[in-house]
Amino acid sequence: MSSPVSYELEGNIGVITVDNPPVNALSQPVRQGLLDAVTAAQADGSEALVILCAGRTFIAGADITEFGKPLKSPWLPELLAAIEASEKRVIAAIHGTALGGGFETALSAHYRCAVATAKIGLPEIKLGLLPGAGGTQRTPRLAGVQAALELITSGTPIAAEEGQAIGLIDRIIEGDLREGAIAWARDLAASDAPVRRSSEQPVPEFDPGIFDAWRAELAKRARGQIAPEHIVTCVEVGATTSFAEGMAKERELFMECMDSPQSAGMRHIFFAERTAAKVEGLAKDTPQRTIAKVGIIGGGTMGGGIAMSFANAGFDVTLIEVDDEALKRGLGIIERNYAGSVKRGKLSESDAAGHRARIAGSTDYASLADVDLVVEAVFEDPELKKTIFKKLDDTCKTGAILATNTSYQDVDAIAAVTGRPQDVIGMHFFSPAHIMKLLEVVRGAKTADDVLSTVMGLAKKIGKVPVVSGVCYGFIGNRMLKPYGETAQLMLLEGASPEQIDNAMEAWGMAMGPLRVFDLAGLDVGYKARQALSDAEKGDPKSYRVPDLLVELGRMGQKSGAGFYSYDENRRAIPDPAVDKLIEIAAEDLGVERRTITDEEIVDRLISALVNEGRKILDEGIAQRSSDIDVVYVYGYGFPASRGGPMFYADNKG
Ligand code: T1G
Ligand code: NAD
Repeated sequence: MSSPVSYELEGNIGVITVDNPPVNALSQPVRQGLLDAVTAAQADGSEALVILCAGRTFIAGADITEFGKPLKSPWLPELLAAIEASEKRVIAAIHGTALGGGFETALSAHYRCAVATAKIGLPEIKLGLLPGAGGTQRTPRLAGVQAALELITSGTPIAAEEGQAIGLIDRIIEGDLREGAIAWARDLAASDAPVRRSSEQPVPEFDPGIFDAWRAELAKRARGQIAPEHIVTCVEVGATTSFAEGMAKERELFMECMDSPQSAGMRHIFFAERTAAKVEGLAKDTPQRTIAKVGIIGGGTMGGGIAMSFANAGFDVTLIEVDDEALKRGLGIIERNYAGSVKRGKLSESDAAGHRARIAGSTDYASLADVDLVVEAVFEDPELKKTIFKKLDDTCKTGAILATNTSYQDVDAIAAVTGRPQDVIGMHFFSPAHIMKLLEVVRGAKTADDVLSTVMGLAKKIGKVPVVSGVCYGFIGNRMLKPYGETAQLMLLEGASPEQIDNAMEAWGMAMGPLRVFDLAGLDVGYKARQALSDAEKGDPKSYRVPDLLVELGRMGQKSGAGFYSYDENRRAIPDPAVDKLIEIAAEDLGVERRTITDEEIVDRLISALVNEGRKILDEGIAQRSSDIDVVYVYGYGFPASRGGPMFYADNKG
């Protein structure tokens, strides 16, 4: 099998090209090929070497598919030491995203150039790892301790020009990268530029207190994760002793992270997210419909955020509301959201203005006549939704995709009122819709394959993580939330307080405890839904008695200033003795014995409730695979990625 690395002399420049689709990951053959090329170059007539990549990107990292298997030589640190030891000056030429081991490869070169659109980064922390091939040692020597810690602990890639500003990139190449890099290599050779090894450079001046300051900051930001703390230690050892000792510390702590359950969980989610985008049985080349113009019905909590998700991705949006006043309110929410993003530095003024300009408002459905996709996000009222879908069926052009953002309604029943059920699908966004990444794509019984394929592709274009769900009450996430919430209610009656339950779950890693989530979403939502049900349909009264009593007292959660907690002006949750009293009375009334409940029992019962429902969802074929369920809970419900998702966690617990 031919090597994915080729080497050829162009005059006095040795050109090493890596060609290992899709992202030039550093698989063993790539590592071997690079080592062979650099070794060969030491003995030929080359005066400088250029390392570049074919395809869409420079090396995007170590080959994650090799993780968890015995590491094969040449090990990456050894390879990079050989590149750096080269007597011929080595130039890395970067395009696309040079990430992780890919950027570490560039750091082991003596010079780095890139096209302006390139990005560089060390995202290992997102996999529960740390740069394990010199990234924690070479980055500080080139960019300083502070910039290195920012880059490595954030894991966020930076633009080539930003890299140049902090000393990680030496030159931005205009035009063709290969030509530009070879020409620059010729100049370096002609001017006898030194073989500049970053490992031999001293770490620029730094404040010795910087490491403890970073430890304190990370203890808050990345609660319970081991990689962040280890990154600080690696940088500290390398900066305060020697490169060699730093490398030894890096190797030791990298292996500890690699073997940790946290990294196993985060690597599982990395692949699960990508697998979720694949639909079993759907041909990879299923044609996709062209989507350019999007209509959104309803500019409320969800509609505004959905409109922004599409506008931010470059789509023209028409937002429909019932009347001018509601439309004005809806557009007002959008404007406030954009202003907030600009204020927080998430968006430039001009970008926000550009996105906002793509959203037009209307109260006339006729303005949807030529849209390619409609997303309905009106009240959770089945009859209203059916009325709207009938109107859309009469108004929209043939081939337009008609999607509903409903949380619970039957997508098949909505499709049935139209003459085009094959064009109807569920697109279930999560609040706030312009921020939450999860998108449950609800496949109706009659949804056409090309409609499903189009929406799955569209999800990625608007920065969402799509997961296919079948039609059932609550699809995947909200259906699992139900037993989770009921179990929390039961434990309240049995003796655990709201803050004990929430604190136990947040200490375990959940972004937010269940009662705080329900206060955030509003207790009135469930209360209203229950009014439409018979006692039999409502289920065990223990599972909803307390929230009903709270709503009847006007305590609807954050929106009314009190729910399971009372809230101060900064919406901080404050335990309320009146609620404890109310729970005790309800428990007595329902004949529930109260007792002390441990945090372990709380975690165990709540996670089991999620997992047991997840198993039913799998058995019924509502979800394609258990890793899809993990993606739903990590991206939609604040489940910690470091635990891999409910199903992964349960499988590993045995
Ligand atoms: N290894 C193996 N496969 C990878 C891969 C990797 N590093 N990165 C991506 N793929 C696969 C991915 O599974 C998918 O496969 C296809 O490539 C396209 O990816 C020692 C230890 C580069 C920004 O963390 O962030 O280096 O589904 O769908 O949206 O210090 O992939 O087509 O079969 O995501 O255009 C550090 C991870 C590794 C970068 C491209 N590097 N990758 O995004 O395409 S650890 C990373 C990404 C490390 C060293 C340490 C993204 C991307 P398939 P994709 P994309
Ligand atoms: P909302 O009450 O905030 O907004 C609904 C909007 O629809 C209102 O602005 C109303 O004026 C508008 N509307 C009503 N009838 C209309 C009509 N005939 N034409 C045009 N607009 C009309 O509701 P929401 O929270 O945005 O929820 C909307 C949908 O999204 C519901 O189906 C809900 O289940 C679903 N959803 C909500 C959330 C959430 O967390 N709020 C999350 C996911 C999905």
